[in-house]
Amino acid sequence: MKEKLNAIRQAALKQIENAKDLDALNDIRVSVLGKKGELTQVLKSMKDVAAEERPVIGQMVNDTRSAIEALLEKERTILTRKLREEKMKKEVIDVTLPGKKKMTGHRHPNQIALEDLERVFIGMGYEVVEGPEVEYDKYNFELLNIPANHPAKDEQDTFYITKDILLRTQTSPVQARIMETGRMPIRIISPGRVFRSDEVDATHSPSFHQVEGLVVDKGITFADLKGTINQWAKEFFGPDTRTKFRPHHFPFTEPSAEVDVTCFKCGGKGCRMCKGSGWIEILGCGMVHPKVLKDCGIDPEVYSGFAFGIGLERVALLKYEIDDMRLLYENDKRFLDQF
Ligand code: 2NL
Repeated sequence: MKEKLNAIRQAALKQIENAKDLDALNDIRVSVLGKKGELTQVLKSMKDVAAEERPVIGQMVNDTRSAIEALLEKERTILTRKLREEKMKKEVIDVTLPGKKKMTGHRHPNQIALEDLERVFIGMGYEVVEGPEVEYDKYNFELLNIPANHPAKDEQDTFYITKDILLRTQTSPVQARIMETGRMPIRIISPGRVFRSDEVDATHSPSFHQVEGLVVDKGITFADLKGTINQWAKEFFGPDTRTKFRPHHFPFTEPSAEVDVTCFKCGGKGCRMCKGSGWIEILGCGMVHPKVLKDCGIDPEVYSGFAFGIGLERVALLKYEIDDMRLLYENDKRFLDQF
């Protein structure tokens, strides 16, 4: 019995010293001191030991248990500390390493141009109004004096959802809806996406953006239109910018004009930007056609107004001297990062 206890003691102490981790220590504890452990088995066989020997053997069992428990505890402390040191070594932070740079996005050049443009008109007391991209033929064409079979409908061919519902070709329908409410005076700009059945090239896209403006009040004249456009051009392209109004035709305005601005690159002398002419075509405008006012429920004998339409991409391309509209839609980060 004594030899057996000694053997258990020696084997257990050796195993404990060689244990690699806490799990191994626990396994040893269970196999020696556990319910079915070796030492427990010895205690159970005490009944076979002679009565006079029992106190001695009992004492030995207790000593063995204490020795094993003490070493287990010591080894556990050592292993725990080692584990923590390894973990700390792994988690060490090198404060001298360069930081990770956060990439901050920014507005798309189209959006920058739009906000620049809006700022000027908001400064003149205009309100920004948006509306649906899917429209009724009535608002996109009919109320704007473009009846069925009008040639302008061919020029502004678009995508039809049904015979009467289409993707808007201009943002005028937003303005027609405002006129229809009858609230006067009107001083709005309506930016937004518009659609045309166009092939993609450097200056065309089936989907682009427009900013239209509309003013309706008593006594509005062409002089107000001219003053407004002149002021916008100066604020947007620079204080030395001059304008030139050329007669034009739109079904929804009468009279109508196309407006050129002096080339902001060469100041009017002629350069590559303005193709040598000194002028850059920038927008279309005119006095709202009396029929358009009337069809939208406004008495053209009492009220008059002007309207204009600016192609946002065109303005953005000019402002940033970009020579291909497709660059604005490809969202190539190398391109966008330049603005
Ligand atoms: C262009 C220039 C233009 C308008 C848009 C307009 C809107 C209403 C009434 C009258 Cl509600 N006119 N908008 C006027 C003139 C020109 O856009 O090049 N369009 C094809």
